Formats: sequence, structure tokens, C-alpha cells
Amino acid sequence: MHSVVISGTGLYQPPYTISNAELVDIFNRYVDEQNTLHAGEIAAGTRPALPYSSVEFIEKASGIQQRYVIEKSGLMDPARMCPRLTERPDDQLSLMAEIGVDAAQKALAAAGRTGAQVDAVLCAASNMQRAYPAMAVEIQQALGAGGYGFDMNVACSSATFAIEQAVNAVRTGSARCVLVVSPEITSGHHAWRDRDCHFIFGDVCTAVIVERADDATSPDQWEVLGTRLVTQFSNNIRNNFGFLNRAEDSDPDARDKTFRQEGRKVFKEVVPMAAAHIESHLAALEQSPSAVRRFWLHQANQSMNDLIVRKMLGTQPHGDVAPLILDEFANTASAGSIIAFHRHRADLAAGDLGVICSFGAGYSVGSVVVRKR
Ligand code: CO8
Repeated sequence: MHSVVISGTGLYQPPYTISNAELVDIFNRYVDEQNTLHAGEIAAGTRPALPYSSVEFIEKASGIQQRYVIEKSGLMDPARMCPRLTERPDDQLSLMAEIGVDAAQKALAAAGRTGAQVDAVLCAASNMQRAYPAMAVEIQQALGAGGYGFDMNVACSSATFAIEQAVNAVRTGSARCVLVVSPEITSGHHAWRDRDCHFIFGDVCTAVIVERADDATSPDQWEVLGTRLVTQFSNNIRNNFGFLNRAEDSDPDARDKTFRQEGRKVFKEVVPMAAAHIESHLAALEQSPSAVRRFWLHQANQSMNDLIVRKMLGTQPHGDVAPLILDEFANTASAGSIIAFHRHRADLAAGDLGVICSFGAGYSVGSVVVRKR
């Protein structure tokens, strides 16, 4: 068995931002249009009027201030409220692969590696742009990587679940250097017209290099002490979009064909699940939460992360123990904990212990315990 390190990370940040004020403005314009359109039914009491969204609610309930998106004009059009993208020919790099390659090149540079030195590519994200060929194989070719590639989806836990696959492959010798790439174009499958969740998501792509410790030359190495995954079925976060929709003659624009959730239930059920998961993972490694210098947690909700840390440490989270990036990026599905790790690790010293942990749809929880070398 080989020792394994994370030796580099990369981040693709989309060119456009949408502030909460812009988002609420466009949502409320949509509400006005709908309520005008259905004024008769609303007056007759046969249809409820749509309520406005509010910046104050979004910031208080979630901690989100803005989000990045890959295309803005379509989202800012109340008659559309969906990104406006152009279909690409088959011989052109697809959009998910393009942002995957961007993040991957940054991660490779940080690790001091070239694409040719990668021998496995895992594309791990909440949604794939097409059924096949795998996005990972397209990224593999664009980078000049060898070995194999495959796609995987565990919603918000896709990246941590992929890191476990990468770590196992390197530990057992079936690969030496694995790229985990998480292109999350959440704007393409988000319900921008649902007041309960229209503010939640943002686009991004992260990349992580996992390699054999003996091979690593990066000045920034994180030994992987262990990984642990758990799933438990829940319908509280669900998207019914899928390849059988056409055969079922279902409406492709129906509400259930984009993201939906019972946010409050998710909050209540996932907080104890994630805290217990991290605690038991650390205990199995003969460590405790108080020995952890930093938690890079999934970025869905500020209060959720505060509560998870409070449950584990018994005190209010202090200083920089669990840094947030959701104020700037919003929820970026599987990329959130990786962005936190990417942005907030430079100040840690050799020997410091950290935990990357994702949680979300499935339910799924994945943790990666690392120590700075
Ligand atoms: N503006 C103003 N008021 C609002 C708004 C709004 N936009 N939305 C709701 N309200 C109102 C409600 O009507 C309600 O009013 P009342 O009390 O009068 O009934 C009140 O505010 C409270 O509503 P909620 O109970 O819904 O609000 P919460 O305090 O629960 O906050 C959150 C909502 C922020 C969504 C919160 O529940 C939360 O963060 N929960 C955790 C969610 C979570 O972690 N989900 C994980 C999802 S991510 C994932 O798994 C990845 C999926 C794959 C990616 C998909 C990409 C598209």
C-alpha cells in the first residue's frame, strides 16, 4: 500500500457575478409579470398571488451574498431565467470539459505535474452535460493524460466520493496520479423561478491532484490519513430530470425536472448526520475534533456549518476553524468544500490536521482527513 497525498488544487471562476439585489430584482419582475397575467384568477381566489423574494431573507437564511455564473443574460431575462448557451458541434470541446480543463491545468501547475503524468481522470459532478462519451474521457484527451477516465455523480458529495476512489486507486497501485475534476454548472439545472431556492446556487469548477507520496514534488502536500463515505436515501433533495422523461411523455419544463428540496428538513437531518460522521471518522483515526486545525465544509448554509462545528467542538466556531466561501460563491454543489480547501489552507503549518467534508443529496456525506506535510 502506498502513502497518498493531495498535491495541488485548481479553481475555475466564471466571468459573471449576480448579486442578491440583482437576483431579487429579476425574480420580483417575474412575479409582477405573472401576477398581472393571472390577475383575474388571483382576484377570483382560484390562484394564489406569487410573493416577492427579499435580499434580507436570503442573507439571513443562508449567508449568501452573490454567486458566479457562466452566462448571465439569459438569467437576467424574466421571460427566460435560464442561461443562454449555444450548442457546440461534436468536434469542439464541450463546455463542461472546457472549464474542467481550465481548473485541471491550474491544479497540475500547483502540483508541478503535466497532463501526460496523469493516469486517471474522474469527472465528479451533480449533473453531466451528456450521457456519453464520459466527460472525464474528453478531459483526459484534452490534457494529454493516459490511463482511464470515468464520470460519477453523488450530487453535492461527488468530489469527496471521487477523492476516495482516487486515493484507493493510488494506494493500491492501479494509478499513480489521479485528477478529480468537478465542473458544476448549477445554473443549467436550477429552479430560478422558485422563491424558496432561487438564490441557492452558483457555477464553478474545481480540480484536485491525488498522487503517490513518493512521487510528489509539490511544495504544498497534504497526506491523506483516511476517507469515509456514507449514504442514506432521502427524497428531500431531488431532481427527476432523466433519460426516461421522453419515454414517459412528461413535461420537460415541469417543476420536478430541476432542483427542489425541503430545505428545513435537510437542515435538521443533515446537520447531526454530518457531525456524527466526522466525529466517528476522526475517532477511527484516533483523532478528535478538537485536534483539527481546520474544517473545509460543504458550503450550503452558514448556520448549518456553524451548528455542525458547534456540535463537534461544544463551543461556538471561533476564528478560522471552518472558513466560509458561500458568501462569495453561493452553494456550488460538490465543489464547495474543495473551494474552501483551495482558498483557505496556505496559513496551516506542517503537522496540522484538517477535514474536507461534503454533505447533500442522497443523502450523502463524504470526509477526507488530511495532514499538512
Ligand atoms: N424571500 C423571502 N422570504 C422567503 C423566501 C425568499 N426568497 N423563501 C422563503 N421565504 C419565506 C418562507 O415563505 C417562509 O415564510 P413563513 O415563515 O411565513 O412560512 C420563511 O421565509 C421561512 O422559509 P424556510 O423555512 O424555507 O426558510 P429556512 O429558514 O429553512 O431557509 C434555506 C431556507 C436557506 C434553503 C435553508 O433551509 C437551508 O439552507 N437548508 C439546507 C439546505 C441544504 O443544505 N441543501 C443541500 C442542497 S445542495 C445539494 O444537495 C446538491 C444538489 C445538487 C446540485 C443541484 C444544482 C442545481
